[in-house]
Amino acid sequence: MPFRIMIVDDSATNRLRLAALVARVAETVSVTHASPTLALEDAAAQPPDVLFVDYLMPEMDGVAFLRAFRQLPRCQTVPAVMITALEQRSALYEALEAGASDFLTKPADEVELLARLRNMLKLRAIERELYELAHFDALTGLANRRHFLACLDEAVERAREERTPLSLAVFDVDHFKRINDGFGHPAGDRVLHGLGTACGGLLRQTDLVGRLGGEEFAALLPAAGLTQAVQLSEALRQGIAGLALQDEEGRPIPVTISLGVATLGLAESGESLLRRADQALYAAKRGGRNQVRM
Ligand code: GH3
Ligand code: MG
Ligand code: MG
Ligand code: MG
Repeated sequence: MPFRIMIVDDSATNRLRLAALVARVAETVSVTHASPTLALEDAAAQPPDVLFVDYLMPEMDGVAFLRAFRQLPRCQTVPAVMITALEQRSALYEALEAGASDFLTKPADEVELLARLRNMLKLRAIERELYELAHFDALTGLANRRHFLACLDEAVERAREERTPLSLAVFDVDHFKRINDGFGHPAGDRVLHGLGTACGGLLRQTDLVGRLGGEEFAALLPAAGLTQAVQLSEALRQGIAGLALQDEEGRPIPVTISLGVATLGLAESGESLLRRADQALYAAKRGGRNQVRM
């Protein structure tokens, strides 16, 4: 994914000049905004990798912009460069205090600006890698347990605010130990990878799948009441049972999952929702596996 460079400046000339400079750096796309308010909305939806912000803007000055920007999710560590005219150098302290990581004076020295940008992107690349490692599971590419539980809590809050339903499906591979024992541990890993890859296509765009640990997974189903959650879980169960997974030698590995579903109750916590889905999963296992219970 290319680095997203956000340029916020009320002057069209400055925006174009900066965007043209950014275009000279490989693997970047720039998004420019004349309006700080719209830029904040954009950054809230999709945090940039580097921010260039003008100091003097009629709608909101660069310092106020930076303060608001730093409050946005995942924008706390984005390198942010404040750009001012030479005579506004006193703004430097203000800008740094508001969270600017760097400072440039107009007209910017092109060589200096590009060198600084490249350095920021090098750090950003490392940060991206760390973010991936901290939030996603290496084997399946799914959200890891910690990240999934954080998303669950956020979804619970959102569902309560927006008064929309929220459901959770917890699922576990049936007799996975037998797969490991019969086909070998690497084949077991292939199954987990295949399963993780398949889940996305079997659910909706808005659903989030995570690996809770071992061969246990969970799917967060926003806006789904119990009936729809059971339908989605049933589709997932059938989709997984229909996967043609194979070991390294091409031998077919039959895989089924059991699922437990629960829908968020009034004033219920994410933790309690997870516990109830887990209990339903346990019932699905006792009931004979390869089935959905609620
Ligand atoms: P059940 O139907 O009751 O869920 O039975 P099960 O055999 O799936 O459950 P059990 O909890 O007894 O066994 C889970 C196994 O999953 C044991 C563990 O060695 C294996 N496992 C956990 N993580 C991994 C992994 O990352 N890769 C592989 N290959 N195996 C794993
Ligand atoms: Mg300006
Ligand atoms: Mg299992
Ligand atoms: Mg298990």
